Amino acid sequence: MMDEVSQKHSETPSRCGFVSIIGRPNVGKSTLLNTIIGEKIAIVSKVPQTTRNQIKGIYTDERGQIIFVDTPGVYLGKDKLDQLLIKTSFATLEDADCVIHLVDSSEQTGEEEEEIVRRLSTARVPVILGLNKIDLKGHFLPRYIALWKKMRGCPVTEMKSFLLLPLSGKTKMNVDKLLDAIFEFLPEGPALYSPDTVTDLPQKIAIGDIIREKLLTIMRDEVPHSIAVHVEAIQPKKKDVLFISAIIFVERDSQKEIVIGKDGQIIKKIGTLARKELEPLLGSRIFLELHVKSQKKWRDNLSFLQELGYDD
Ligand SMILES: Nc1nc2c(ncn2[C@@H]2O[C@H](COP(=O)(O)OP(=O)(O)OP(=O)(O)O)[C@@H](O)[C@H]2O)c(=O)[nH]1
Ligand SMILES: [Mg+2]
Repeated sequence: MMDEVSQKHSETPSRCGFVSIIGRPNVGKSTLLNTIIGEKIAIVSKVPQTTRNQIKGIYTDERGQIIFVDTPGVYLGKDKLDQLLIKTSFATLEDADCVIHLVDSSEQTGEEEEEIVRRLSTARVPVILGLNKIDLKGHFLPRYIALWKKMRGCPVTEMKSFLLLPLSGKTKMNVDKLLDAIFEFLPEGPALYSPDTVTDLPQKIAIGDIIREKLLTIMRDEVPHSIAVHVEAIQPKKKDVLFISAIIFVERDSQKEIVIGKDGQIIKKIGTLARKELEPLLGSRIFLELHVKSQKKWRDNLSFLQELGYDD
């Protein structure tokens, strides 16, 4: 029996391809990616626009390799950062062999949703409509199905290269079914990454994101929206100690005071939380130096955004 099984696998050609995860902010794209990969690849928070880069998460098993691309949440905002993020998200469609349109089935549809469905409808790429957060009862699930029906002009059951799947990235519900469905859609081909590679995010961005995640969990109101983190240096210092210095940018002096906190208490807390996560990840003790700077209206300053690594 065992032999039969392994023979079957060796006869099945390996598949490989790119899968973009696209959706509104906060629907759970990064959580789903982390669940599938089994490691924290992308940071997660309750704050919209947590993800600001394309983040690859590479899943490999005996069937082949899926290169997931997590994307910034689609938000139709007006400033330059909003526009760069939206471009970043839809640019992934060009290379995608399959797209997961992820929605929060516990929340209403919105204008962003219409834009996403419109773009995906014309992209001629297989789509999996992931009705996420189904653990929260999914009251608005029919609205998302109706939106797709309206855009394509036929019932979802008649749509070609389309699959509808209730999901929960948090409780892992139907995540196995999702992987089965993706492999069906992917072309045959050899793996592009070695099986032990799980991401290709540059280290400076990964470290900056972890620091930003700690800020997002503590800051309130509009402050998270105004935060950017730029890692300036990562240098081995004395034996076993890595020196990391980063600048936390905010938009106003009043926000700078909030991030620093009374007697530096908040920034110290951020440093401690980030260090705790970074040390096991980087396998070293860390000396983390954080500076806070105010950079007026940076979200709308293209050259500054490029310095931060948000590419046009
Ligand atoms: N109940 C429930 N909550 C979830 C699920 N998936 C994600 N969340 C929560 O939803 C929030 C947003 O999750 P993220 O994974 O950061 O969402 P995102 O789509 O990547 O957000 P952006 O990067 O801002 O676009 C977090 O508080 C998660 O814990 C789920 O399946 N069920
Ligand atoms: Mg995200």
